[in-house]
Amino acid sequence: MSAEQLKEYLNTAIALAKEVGPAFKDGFWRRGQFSTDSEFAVGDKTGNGADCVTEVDRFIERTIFTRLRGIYPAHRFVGEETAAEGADGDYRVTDDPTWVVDPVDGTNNFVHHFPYTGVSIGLTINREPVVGVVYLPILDELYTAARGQGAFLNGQPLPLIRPPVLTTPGSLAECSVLCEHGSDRSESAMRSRLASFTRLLLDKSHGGGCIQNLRVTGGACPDITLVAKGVAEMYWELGPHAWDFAAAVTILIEAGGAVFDGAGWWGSGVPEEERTLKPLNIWNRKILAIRFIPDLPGRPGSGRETQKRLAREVLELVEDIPYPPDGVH
Ligand code: LIP
Repeated sequence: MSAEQLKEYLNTAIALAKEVGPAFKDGFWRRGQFSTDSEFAVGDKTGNGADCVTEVDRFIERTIFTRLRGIYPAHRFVGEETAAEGADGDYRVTDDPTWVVDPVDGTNNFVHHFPYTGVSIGLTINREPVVGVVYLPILDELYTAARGQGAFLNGQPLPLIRPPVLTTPGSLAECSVLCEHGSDRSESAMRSRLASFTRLLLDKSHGGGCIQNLRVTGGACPDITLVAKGVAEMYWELGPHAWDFAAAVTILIEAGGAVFDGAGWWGSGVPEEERTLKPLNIWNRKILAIRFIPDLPGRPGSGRETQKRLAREVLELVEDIPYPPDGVH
Protein backbone atom coordinates (compact mmCIF):
# COMPACT_ATOMS: atom_id res chain seq x y z
CA MET A 1 0.00 0.00 0.00
CA SER A 2 1.62 3.27 -1.10
CA ALA A 3 1.86 6.27 1.20
CA GLU A 4 -0.21 8.26 -1.34
CA GLN A 5 -3.00 5.70 -1.29
CA LEU A 6 -3.09 5.71 2.52
CA LYS A 7 -3.16 9.50 2.47
CA GLU A 8 -6.13 9.40 0.11
CA TYR A 9 -8.01 7.04 2.44
CA LEU A 10 -7.16 9.30 5.38
CA ASN A 11 -8.42 12.40 3.56
CA THR A 12 -11.66 10.58 2.70
CA ALA A 13 -12.16 9.66 6.36
CA ILE A 14 -11.40 13.23 7.51
CA ALA A 15 -13.91 14.66 5.01
CA LEU A 16 -16.59 12.21 6.19
CA ALA A 17 -15.98 12.94 9.87
CA LYS A 18 -16.34 16.65 9.17
CA GLU A 19 -19.44 16.07 7.06
CA VAL A 20 -21.31 14.29 9.85
CA GLY A 21 -20.13 16.77 12.52
CA PRO A 22 -23.20 19.04 12.29
CA ALA A 23 -25.61 16.08 12.65
CA PHE A 24 -23.57 14.88 15.64
CA LYS A 25 -23.80 18.29 17.31
CA ASP A 26 -27.52 18.61 16.52
CA GLY A 27 -28.11 15.22 18.13
CA PHE A 28 -25.98 16.06 21.16
CA TRP A 29 -27.92 19.30 21.76
CA ARG A 30 -31.24 17.79 20.50
CA ARG A 31 -31.61 20.34 17.73
CA GLY A 32 -33.17 20.22 14.28
CA GLN A 33 -34.38 16.80 13.16
CA PHE A 34 -33.20 15.35 16.48
CA SER A 35 -35.12 17.73 18.74
CA THR A 36 -38.05 15.46 19.56
CA ASP A 37 -37.95 12.22 21.49
CA SER A 38 -39.53 10.27 18.67
CA GLU A 39 -36.81 11.40 16.25
CA PHE A 40 -34.07 10.89 18.80
CA ALA A 41 -35.39 7.43 19.72
CA VAL A 42 -33.06 6.16 22.43
CA GLY A 43 -33.03 2.37 22.20
CA ASP A 44 -31.08 -0.25 24.09
CA LYS A 45 -29.11 -3.11 22.55
CA THR A 46 -28.47 -5.25 25.60
CA GLY A 47 -31.73 -4.77 27.46
CA ASN A 48 -30.07 -3.58 30.67
CA GLY A 49 -30.23 0.12 29.79
CA ALA A 50 -26.44 0.48 29.56
CA ASP A 51 -25.91 0.07 25.82
CA CYS A 52 -27.97 2.73 24.13
CA VAL A 53 -28.51 3.57 20.52
CA THR A 54 -30.00 6.74 19.12
CA GLU A 55 -31.34 7.81 15.78
CA VAL A 56 -28.15 9.84 15.40
CA ASP A 57 -26.01 6.68 15.54
CA ARG A 58 -28.03 5.17 12.70
CA PHE A 59 -28.11 8.34 10.64
CA ILE A 60 -24.35 8.93 10.86
CA GLU A 61 -23.43 5.30 10.13
CA ARG A 62 -25.77 5.27 7.13
CA THR A 63 -24.29 8.51 5.81
CA ILE A 64 -20.68 7.34 6.19
CA PHE A 65 -21.25 3.91 4.64
CA THR A 66 -23.30 5.29 1.73
CA ARG A 67 -20.45 7.64 0.87
CA LEU A 68 -17.72 5.02 1.35
CA ARG A 69 -19.57 2.39 -0.72
CA GLY A 70 -19.85 4.94 -3.53
CA ILE A 71 -16.12 5.71 -3.49
CA TYR A 72 -14.71 2.22 -2.70
CA PRO A 73 -17.28 -0.36 -3.87
CA ALA A 74 -14.82 -3.25 -3.51
CA HIS A 75 -14.04 -2.53 0.16
CA ARG A 76 -15.75 -4.15 3.15
CA PHE A 77 -17.67 -2.33 5.88
CA VAL A 78 -18.24 -3.09 9.55
CA GLY A 79 -20.20 -0.64 11.65
CA GLU A 80 -21.49 -0.77 15.21
CA GLU A 81 -25.11 -0.25 14.29
CA THR A 82 -25.28 -2.48 11.22
CA ALA A 83 -23.53 -5.26 13.15
CA ALA A 84 -25.93 -4.82 16.08
CA GLU A 85 -28.99 -4.82 13.85
CA GLY A 86 -27.92 -8.05 12.22
CA ALA A 87 -27.47 -6.67 8.70
CA ASP A 88 -23.80 -7.61 8.79
CA GLY A 89 -24.16 -9.55 12.02
CA ASP A 90 -22.12 -12.49 10.80
CA TYR A 91 -19.56 -10.31 9.08
CA ARG A 92 -16.45 -12.10 7.96
CA VAL A 93 -13.11 -10.67 9.00
CA THR A 94 -10.79 -10.77 5.99
CA ASP A 95 -7.55 -9.24 4.70
CA ASP A 96 -9.53 -6.96 2.36
CA PRO A 97 -9.59 -3.23 3.05
CA THR A 98 -12.30 -2.92 5.72
CA TRP A 99 -13.78 0.29 7.07
CA VAL A 100 -14.59 -0.13 10.74
CA VAL A 101 -16.88 2.61 11.98
CA ASP A 102 -18.49 3.68 15.23
CA PRO A 103 -20.83 6.56 14.40
CA VAL A 104 -21.11 7.62 18.05
CA ASP A 105 -18.54 6.22 20.44
CA GLY A 106 -19.43 7.00 24.03
CA THR A 107 -23.17 6.87 23.31
CA ASN A 108 -23.96 6.96 27.03
CA ASN A 109 -22.05 10.24 27.24
CA PHE A 110 -23.85 11.46 24.14
CA VAL A 111 -27.30 10.98 25.67
CA HIS A 112 -26.17 12.67 28.90
CA HIS A 113 -24.60 15.71 27.16
CA PHE A 114 -21.18 14.68 28.50
CA PRO A 115 -18.66 15.85 25.90
CA TYR A 116 -16.34 12.78 25.73
CA THR A 117 -18.03 11.29 22.70
CA GLY A 118 -17.24 11.22 19.00
CA VAL A 119 -17.17 9.64 15.58
CA SER A 120 -14.63 6.90 14.86
CA ILE A 121 -13.61 5.92 11.31
CA GLY A 122 -10.89 3.29 10.95
CA LEU A 123 -9.54 1.31 8.01
CA THR A 124 -7.85 -2.06 8.25
CA ILE A 125 -5.81 -3.71 5.52
CA ASN A 126 -4.56 -7.27 6.02
CA ARG A 127 -6.40 -7.04 9.35
CA GLU A 128 -4.05 -4.31 10.53
CA PRO A 129 -5.45 -0.87 11.39
CA VAL A 130 -3.74 1.59 9.02
CA VAL A 131 -5.91 4.73 9.00
CA GLY A 132 -7.72 6.33 11.91
CA VAL A 133 -9.88 9.41 12.34
CA VAL A 134 -11.53 10.20 15.66
CA TYR A 135 -13.59 13.37 15.78
CA LEU A 136 -14.85 14.62 19.14
CA PRO A 137 -17.13 17.40 17.84
CA ILE A 138 -18.19 18.86 21.18
CA LEU A 139 -14.56 19.25 22.29
CA ASP A 140 -13.62 20.39 18.78
CA GLU A 141 -10.87 17.75 18.59
CA LEU A 142 -10.03 16.03 15.30
CA TYR A 143 -7.47 13.25 15.66
CA THR A 144 -5.99 11.86 12.44
CA ALA A 145 -3.36 9.27 11.53
CA ALA A 146 -2.19 7.01 8.74
CA ARG A 147 0.38 4.24 9.14
CA GLY A 148 3.91 5.66 8.87
CA GLN A 149 2.67 9.25 8.53
CA GLY A 150 2.36 10.44 12.12
CA ALA A 151 -0.64 11.35 14.24
CA PHE A 152 -2.17 14.78 14.67
CA LEU A 153 -4.71 16.62 16.80
CA ASN A 154 -6.25 19.50 14.83
CA GLY A 155 -3.08 19.45 12.71
CA GLN A 156 -0.64 19.49 15.66
CA PRO A 157 1.66 16.46 16.00
CA LEU A 158 0.95 14.00 18.81
CA PRO A 159 1.81 13.50 21.57
CA LEU A 160 0.86 17.03 22.47
CA ILE A 161 2.74 16.77 25.77
CA ARG A 162 6.41 16.18 24.89
CA PRO A 163 9.69 15.65 26.71
CA PRO A 164 10.98 17.13 28.97
CA VAL A 165 7.44 17.92 30.20
CA LEU A 166 6.38 14.37 29.35
CA THR A 167 8.23 12.22 31.83
CA THR A 168 9.19 8.57 32.08
CA PRO A 169 7.06 6.90 34.76
CA GLY A 170 9.22 4.88 37.13
CA SER A 171 6.37 2.67 38.26
CA LEU A 172 2.59 2.26 38.21
CA ALA A 173 2.48 4.70 41.12
CA GLU A 174 3.17 7.43 38.57
CA CYS A 175 0.49 6.29 36.12
CA SER A 176 -3.02 7.51 35.35
CA VAL A 177 -4.93 4.48 34.08
CA LEU A 178 -8.14 4.85 32.11
CA CYS A 179 -10.57 1.93 32.50
CA GLU A 180 -14.20 1.32 31.57
CA HIS A 181 -16.88 -0.68 33.37
CA GLY A 182 -18.58 -1.44 30.03
CA SER A 183 -22.17 -2.42 29.36
CA ASP A 184 -21.93 -6.08 30.40
CA ARG A 185 -23.47 -5.94 33.89
CA SER A 186 -23.56 -9.67 34.51
CA GLU A 187 -22.54 -10.54 38.04
CA SER A 188 -19.42 -12.44 37.00
CA ALA A 189 -18.20 -9.65 34.70
CA MET A 190 -18.85 -6.92 37.24
CA ARG A 191 -17.15 -8.81 40.07
CA SER A 192 -14.17 -9.57 37.87
CA ARG A 193 -13.79 -5.97 36.64
CA LEU A 194 -14.17 -4.48 40.10
CA ALA A 195 -11.63 -6.96 41.48
CA SER A 196 -9.20 -5.88 38.75
CA PHE A 197 -9.82 -2.20 39.48
CA THR A 198 -9.25 -2.86 43.18
CA ARG A 199 -5.94 -4.62 42.54
CA LEU A 200 -4.76 -1.79 40.29
CA LEU A 201 -5.56 0.77 43.00
CA LEU A 202 -4.66 -1.16 46.16
CA ASP A 203 -1.50 -0.18 48.04
CA LYS A 204 1.64 -2.23 47.49
CA SER A 205 1.71 -3.74 50.98
CA HIS A 206 -1.51 -5.55 50.06
CA GLY A 207 -0.24 -6.74 46.69
CA GLY A 208 -1.78 -3.96 44.59
CA GLY A 209 -0.28 -1.78 41.88
CA CYS A 210 -1.12 1.47 43.69
CA ILE A 211 -1.66 3.32 40.39
CA GLN A 212 -1.78 7.07 40.86
CA ASN A 213 -5.41 7.22 39.73
CA LEU A 214 -8.09 5.36 37.78
CA ARG A 215 -10.37 7.29 35.46
CA VAL A 216 -13.48 6.42 33.46
CA THR A 217 -14.44 8.70 30.58
CA GLY A 218 -17.15 6.44 29.14
CA GLY A 219 -15.66 5.74 25.72
CA ALA A 220 -12.75 3.85 24.18
CA CYS A 221 -12.10 6.61 21.63
CA PRO A 222 -11.78 9.44 24.14
CA ASP A 223 -9.68 7.16 26.37
CA ILE A 224 -7.18 6.19 23.67
CA THR A 225 -6.91 9.71 22.30
CA LEU A 226 -6.13 10.98 25.82
CA VAL A 227 -3.33 8.41 25.98
CA ALA A 228 -2.12 9.49 22.51
CA LYS A 229 -2.16 13.11 23.65
CA GLY A 230 0.05 12.21 26.62
CA VAL A 231 -2.33 13.19 29.43
CA ALA A 232 -2.87 9.63 30.69
CA GLU A 233 -0.42 6.75 30.71
CA MET A 234 -2.65 3.77 29.94
CA TYR A 235 -6.07 2.49 28.96
CA TRP A 236 -7.21 -1.03 29.79
CA GLU A 237 -10.53 -2.64 28.95
CA LEU A 238 -12.11 -6.03 28.31
CA GLY A 239 -15.26 -6.23 26.18
CA PRO A 240 -15.20 -3.25 23.81
CA HIS A 241 -15.57 -3.96 20.10
CA ALA A 242 -13.33 -3.41 17.08
CA TRP A 243 -15.37 -0.37 16.02
CA ASP A 244 -14.75 1.26 19.40
CA PHE A 245 -10.98 1.40 18.91
CA ALA A 246 -9.97 0.47 15.31
CA ALA A 247 -9.38 4.13 14.45
CA ALA A 248 -7.89 5.21 17.77
CA VAL A 249 -5.17 2.54 17.88
CA THR A 250 -3.63 3.82 14.64
CA ILE A 251 -3.58 7.30 16.18
CA LEU A 252 -1.91 6.02 19.35
CA ILE A 253 0.69 3.90 17.54
CA GLU A 254 1.58 6.81 15.27
CA ALA A 255 1.92 8.96 18.40
CA GLY A 256 4.64 6.59 19.65
CA GLY A 257 2.31 4.56 21.88
CA ALA A 258 1.94 0.80 22.02
CA VAL A 259 -1.02 -1.57 22.19
CA PHE A 260 -1.22 -5.12 23.50
CA ASP A 261 -3.79 -7.84 24.03
CA GLY A 262 -5.40 -6.90 27.35
CA ALA A 263 -6.24 -10.41 28.61
CA GLY A 264 -5.09 -10.23 32.22
CA TRP A 265 -2.97 -12.85 33.97
CA TRP A 266 -4.09 -12.59 37.60
CA GLY A 267 -5.21 -15.96 38.87
CA SER A 268 -4.89 -17.43 35.37
CA GLY A 269 -2.50 -20.18 36.38
CA VAL A 270 -0.28 -19.30 33.42
CA PRO A 271 3.30 -20.05 34.49
CA GLU A 272 5.61 -17.06 34.83
CA GLU A 273 7.79 -18.08 31.84
CA GLU A 274 4.75 -18.10 29.51
CA ARG A 275 3.55 -14.65 30.47
CA THR A 276 4.46 -12.77 27.33
CA LEU A 277 2.87 -9.63 25.96
CA LYS A 278 0.68 -10.57 23.02
CA PRO A 279 0.11 -8.12 20.16
CA LEU A 280 -3.33 -6.51 19.92
CA ASN A 281 -5.86 -8.20 17.66
CA ILE A 282 -8.54 -5.53 17.19
CA TRP A 283 -11.29 -8.18 16.86
CA ASN A 284 -10.42 -9.77 20.19
CA ARG A 285 -12.16 -7.28 22.53
CA LYS A 286 -9.23 -7.00 24.96
CA ILE A 287 -6.95 -4.03 24.91
CA LEU A 288 -4.11 -2.50 26.84
CA ALA A 289 -2.82 0.76 25.39
CA ILE A 290 0.13 2.79 26.66
CA ARG A 291 1.44 6.22 25.74
CA PHE A 292 4.70 7.25 24.18
CA ILE A 293 7.50 7.04 26.74
CA PRO A 294 10.71 8.91 25.94
CA ASP A 295 14.09 7.19 26.11
CA LEU A 296 16.19 7.99 29.13
CA PRO A 297 19.33 10.03 28.33
CA GLY A 298 22.01 7.79 26.78
CA ARG A 299 19.68 4.75 26.78
CA PRO A 300 18.17 4.28 23.33
CA GLY A 301 15.25 1.84 23.39
CA SER A 302 14.57 2.37 27.10
CA GLY A 303 11.19 4.03 26.37
CA ARG A 304 9.94 0.88 24.61
CA GLU A 305 11.28 -1.26 27.44
CA THR A 306 9.41 0.88 29.98
CA GLN A 307 6.19 0.57 27.96
CA LYS A 308 6.53 -3.22 28.08
CA ARG A 309 7.43 -3.32 31.77
CA LEU A 310 4.43 -1.21 32.79
CA ALA A 311 2.10 -3.18 30.49
CA ARG A 312 3.30 -6.43 32.08
CA GLU A 313 2.72 -5.03 35.56
CA VAL A 314 -0.90 -4.19 34.68
CA LEU A 315 -1.55 -7.61 33.10
CA GLU A 316 -0.16 -9.27 36.24
CA LEU A 317 -2.83 -7.49 38.31
CA VAL A 318 -5.94 -7.76 36.16
CA GLU A 319 -7.94 -10.85 35.30
CA ASP A 320 -9.35 -12.02 32.01
CA ILE A 321 -13.03 -12.22 31.02
CA PRO A 322 -13.66 -14.67 28.18
CA TYR A 323 -15.54 -12.56 25.60
CA PRO A 324 -16.16 -14.09 22.17
CA PRO A 325 -14.26 -12.20 19.46
CA ASP A 326 -16.05 -9.94 16.98
CA GLY A 327 -16.93 -11.30 13.55
CA VAL A 328 -16.38 -14.61 11.82
CA HIS A 329 -12.74 -15.55 11.31
C1 LIP B 1 -18.59 2.10 24.29
C2 LIP B 1 -17.10 1.90 24.36
C3 LIP B 1 -16.63 1.73 25.78
C4 LIP B 1 -17.36 0.59 26.45
C5 LIP B 1 -18.86 0.79 26.36
C6 LIP B 1 -19.30 0.94 24.94
P1 LIP B 1 -20.36 2.85 22.42
O1 LIP B 1 -18.96 2.21 22.93
O2 LIP B 1 -16.44 2.99 23.78
O3 LIP B 1 -15.24 1.48 25.77
O4 LIP B 1 -16.98 0.49 27.79
O5 LIP B 1 -19.50 -0.33 26.92
O6 LIP B 1 -19.06 -0.24 24.20
O7 LIP B 1 -21.39 1.80 22.61
O8 LIP B 1 -20.62 4.04 23.25
O9 LIP B 1 -20.12 3.14 21.00
